[in-house]
Amino acid sequence: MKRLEDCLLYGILDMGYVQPADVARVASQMIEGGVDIIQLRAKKFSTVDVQWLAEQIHPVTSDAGVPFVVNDYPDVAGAVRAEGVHLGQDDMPLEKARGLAGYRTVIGKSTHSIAQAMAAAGDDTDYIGFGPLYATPTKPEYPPIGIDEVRTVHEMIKKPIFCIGGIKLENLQKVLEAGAKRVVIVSGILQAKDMTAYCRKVKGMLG
Ligand code: TZP
Ligand code: MG
Repeated sequence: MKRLEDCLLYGILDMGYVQPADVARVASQMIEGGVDIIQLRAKKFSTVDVQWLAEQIHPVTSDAGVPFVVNDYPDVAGAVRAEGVHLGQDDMPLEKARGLAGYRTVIGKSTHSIAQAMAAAGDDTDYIGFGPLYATPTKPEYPPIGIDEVRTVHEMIKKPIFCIGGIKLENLQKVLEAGAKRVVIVSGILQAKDMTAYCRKVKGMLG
């Protein structure tokens, strides 16, 4: 299984963009393109349905040695033995999530400012999401924080930081020049005509 420190490109199967029947196929196309870590993000789905989706995805990621992270549902992560859980600012405490998902599970946390990132880094988190850098329809209710603080947050925190929000092939160079090392790309990948080729291009620019 790929180690978190070696993960540079983070893909999300966001069910706002993917049909339930397609999750395994999309996961394997992402992996073929070099995505290092994959999250299932199924807002407004029932626990039973999230578990079904996770069961479709996990065999594909496992075969490829790609860590699989479940957003919001630590119990599902535990049930399918996913490698990770992702929590937002308003989700349950980390210890509770770890208790439900299992002690070996990687925990990531969304942060939307340097202060939140510092707080998350001080907790028992394994990685941090930092964004949205740019405005994005994938998470429309959050004001963008821009790229000016990207370098500072990397100087202050030594845990892996994945920059997120409105990142696409077109602005990736700028984001990297601002100090990002790892990125999450959601709609850019999921709306690409050729997801594998898109991921390969992004991957070629990282590391
Ligand atoms: N958290 C902060 S921005 C975001 C999440 C889940 C959405 C990123 O999606 P996209 O389509 O890559 O802008
Ligand atoms: Mg959440």
